[in-house]
Amino acid sequence: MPMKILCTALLGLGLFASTAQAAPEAAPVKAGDLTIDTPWLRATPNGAKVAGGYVRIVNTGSAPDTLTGASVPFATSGEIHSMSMEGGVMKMAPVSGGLTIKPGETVELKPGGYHLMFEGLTGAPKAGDTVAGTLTFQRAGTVPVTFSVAPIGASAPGGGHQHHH
Ligand SMILES: [Cu+2]
Repeated sequence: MPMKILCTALLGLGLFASTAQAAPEAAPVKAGDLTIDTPWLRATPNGAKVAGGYVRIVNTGSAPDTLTGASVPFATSGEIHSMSMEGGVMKMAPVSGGLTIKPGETVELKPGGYHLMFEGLTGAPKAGDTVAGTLTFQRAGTVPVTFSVAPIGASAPGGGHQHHH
């Protein structure tokens, strides 16, 4: 189960706090009835095989939409993963069929929960970079987004500070 091992290795990095500077955050993107807010990635160490991505999606329409995938130039695939605690161990698994955002609902992909899992990395995003990528939805289609890159192990796009005023 190489995926499980890689994911576990990635999670382990969350133990190390970083004080590197925060990446700039892009303005929310509108795609049909969806608002896509604060797409961000975690920087990865050289040689990493997977990278985690996060974003907040609001559905202001009257029909559900489903996030089915994501892409960035330095990864060969991007899928949606869930994360859960099982017997004190964090486990992640692909979300089959994608992640549905119901009308009026906000879905937040964040560390410790749903996330984008980019695999087959051919490069390493660095904290402070911005990365042009896409999110793919069943209804809204493929939407260009700009991911900001937070430091390795960051728990929030600003580099780990979870309090916003
Ligand atoms: Cu994952």
